[in-house]
This record gives sequence, C-alpha cells and structure tokens, in this order.
Amino acid sequence: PDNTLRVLIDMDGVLADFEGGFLKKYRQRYPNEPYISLEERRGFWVSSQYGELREDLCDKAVSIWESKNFFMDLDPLPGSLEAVKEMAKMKNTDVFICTSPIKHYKHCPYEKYAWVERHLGPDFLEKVILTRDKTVVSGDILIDDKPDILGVEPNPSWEHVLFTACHNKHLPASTSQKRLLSWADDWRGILEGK
Ligand code: UMP
Repeated sequence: PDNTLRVLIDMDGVLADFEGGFLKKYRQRYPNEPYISLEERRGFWVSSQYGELREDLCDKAVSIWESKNFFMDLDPLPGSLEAVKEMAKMKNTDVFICTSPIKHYKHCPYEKYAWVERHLGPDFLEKVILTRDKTVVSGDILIDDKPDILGVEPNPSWEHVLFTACHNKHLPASTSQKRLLSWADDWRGILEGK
C-alpha cells in the first residue's frame, strides 16, 4: 500500500500575498479612486467587490493583476516558504503547488514559475501544477483560501483545508471543513490526521 501523503498547496492567498500586493498596486495606480481595505474584504473575488463599490472599478481591479510583474512581485506570506520547504522534506509526503492562472496569459503563468524558482528554488519547478480546475487533480489534502472549489469532478479525491484569508475569515465555522489559520497554525497536525 502506498502510504505517501500527497499535499496540494495553493499559491495566491496561501504562499503569496495576492490581496496585499493587489491593494498596494491598485492604490499606487489609482490614488484618487476608492478602495476596499483588507479588513473590509468579503468574498473571494476582488473584482466583484470592487464592481459593487462602483461599476467601473471592476475593470480597474482586473487591470492590476493583468499587469506585468504583478504576480512576480507578490511577497511570500509569513512562514509559507519555510513550511513548504519543511513539508517537502518530510518522509512519505509529496508536495505540489496547485494554482489557477488568470486567462490573460501574457505574464501570469511565466511569473508563477519564476516566483517559485526565486522563492523555493529550481527543484520546486517540478512541483508546479497550473490548472483552472483543481477537482481533476488527485491528492489527499488541498490547502486553499477559496471557500468553494468546484469543477467537472463532483467528488475530488482531496480534502479541502480552508486557509484563512482576509476575505474568508468571517465565514461561519463549518463543521465539515478544516481550517488552517495561518502557517503558524498546526499544519503538521492536519497532515498527521490523514
Ligand atoms: N483572481 C481573479 N479575480 C479576482 C481574484 C483573483 O481572476 O477577483 C485570480 C487570481 C489568481 C486566481 O490567478 O484568480 C485564483 O487562483 P487560486 O488561488 O484559486 O489558485
């Protein structure tokens, strides 16, 4: 029997600070437009909340992550690089980085690989999975800040562990869904429980 645990780790909002990077560049580019502080963020889609604030702000928000160097310049979230490197060294544990690129493909896919190489090293390039549908990827655990991860496979093999982010921290505690509050939380315990 194969006792190797396969852990899929999301990138934006779990390894890389998408929300912080977005707000910083949005405010630089549109200093006179209203913005949503991280405390006020609700819902996974930044573009939707900006569109609700004012219709034209949806496209302005999108323009930020479609720009060159947006994904490359994202800061690692606290403790994320250390945790992933340690996890990858653990016995009977395979780690993959599972991330959805935006459809504006000019910069994002390239920069996601470059970010992984820069922050985790070239060996980690073997571990990158770019997909817009994570349900077709098999694994034991998926650590992801998106509350609803849907796709063509109705019964994904992985258990979704919700990684806490500014946009999901107010959601009611679910009885079925485990949470990882940050990388300072007990991720080892979650892996051991599998
Ligand atoms: N994204 C959008 N619109 C938003 C917020 C995020 O397109 O309002 C993009 C950024 C990431 C992707 O490329 O969605 C999220 O990927 P995952 O974290 O689900 O892998």
